[in-house]
Amino acid sequence: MKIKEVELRTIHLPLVRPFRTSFGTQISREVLIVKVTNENGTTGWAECVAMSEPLYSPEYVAGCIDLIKRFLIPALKAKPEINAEDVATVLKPFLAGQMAKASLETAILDAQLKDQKVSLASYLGATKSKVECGVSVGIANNLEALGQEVKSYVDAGYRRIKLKIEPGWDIEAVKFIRNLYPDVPLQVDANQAYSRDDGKHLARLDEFNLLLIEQPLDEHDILGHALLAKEVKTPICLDESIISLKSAEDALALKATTIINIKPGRVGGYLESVKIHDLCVKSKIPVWCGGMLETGIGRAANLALAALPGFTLPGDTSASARYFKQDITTPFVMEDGYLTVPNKPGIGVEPDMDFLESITRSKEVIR
Ligand code: OSB
Ligand code: MG
Repeated sequence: MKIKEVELRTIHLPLVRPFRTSFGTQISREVLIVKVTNENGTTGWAECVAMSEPLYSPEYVAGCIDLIKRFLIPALKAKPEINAEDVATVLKPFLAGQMAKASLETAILDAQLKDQKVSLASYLGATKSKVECGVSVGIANNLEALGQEVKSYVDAGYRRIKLKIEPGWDIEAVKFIRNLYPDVPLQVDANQAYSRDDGKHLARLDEFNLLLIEQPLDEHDILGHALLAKEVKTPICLDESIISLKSAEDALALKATTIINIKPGRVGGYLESVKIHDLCVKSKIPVWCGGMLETGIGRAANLALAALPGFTLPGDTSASARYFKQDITTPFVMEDGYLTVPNKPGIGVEPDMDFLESITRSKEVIR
């Protein structure tokens, strides 16, 4: 296809409750929404998962906008024709910026698939029409508040609970929830909050029958995770460290991880995500789809990916209501612990334009 124009829009959406992790507390989501229009007038939509500040990843919204405008769009527009399958190769000379690149690739892919009348799910190789939902629970003010929040999710039907942990909010919090729910599938996410010396401490989590410990150490510390994996029985699952197929291959070869959280934005897009999925299937490594507090635009595409056969663990693919009072698309509603995978062409959803305009903070069109 030919790119006619790209619209970059930032929106601001309050979260239904603060989301506290070891790297900070978020009370709202600033999201970069990308719209690509091609020569047929077909529009493709995507959301860039970068946050306002570079606390989870080195990328952040304003930096992504700059990268996209200054380098990525000019490189794509220099090609007379561009297909989604070529985007990663054309953008490869520009180092990093996976989230920014993923948003462009996805918007192009959405338009391309709409023209071909193919859903993203079937294009990626999905085999499921609905996916199991897990939910990520932030660090609470106290155990009672944590218990109430977890109860609301268990009652709503979530099939797996993930507790955010950090030093000082780990063993006791897990023990408290495990006592309340002896059988609920439970896992924890440290977002890099521990050090190599914490092996003995983290091994105290072993008695609680957790599915996994997500990203306990620094994202660059692959060897540290491999050493830690020998000290704790609970499986280690990398999130931040997995930024590409290559990094996944390395982490697996070094036995730093035995489960992988795939976040399309973090690895540069849905096409790279499928490659990591395929590697993991081949290596008998379970994968699950992570989340970045996405709006319906990003959630739709994540569900398509999570419907691939290797996604055998419930992901952070929660219902719209877990995050927002009002979503920018028709809300994703959980039924019996599942979300339905969109099956219309492309990502399968469109934003509610009136609502989108009402929460828009900035908008520019690049022709
Ligand atoms: O580490 O998985 C993470 C949200 C923002 C940034 C990083 C993470 C998360 C979550 C929430 O855990 C996942 C979600 O519900 O979208
Ligand atoms: Mg994580």
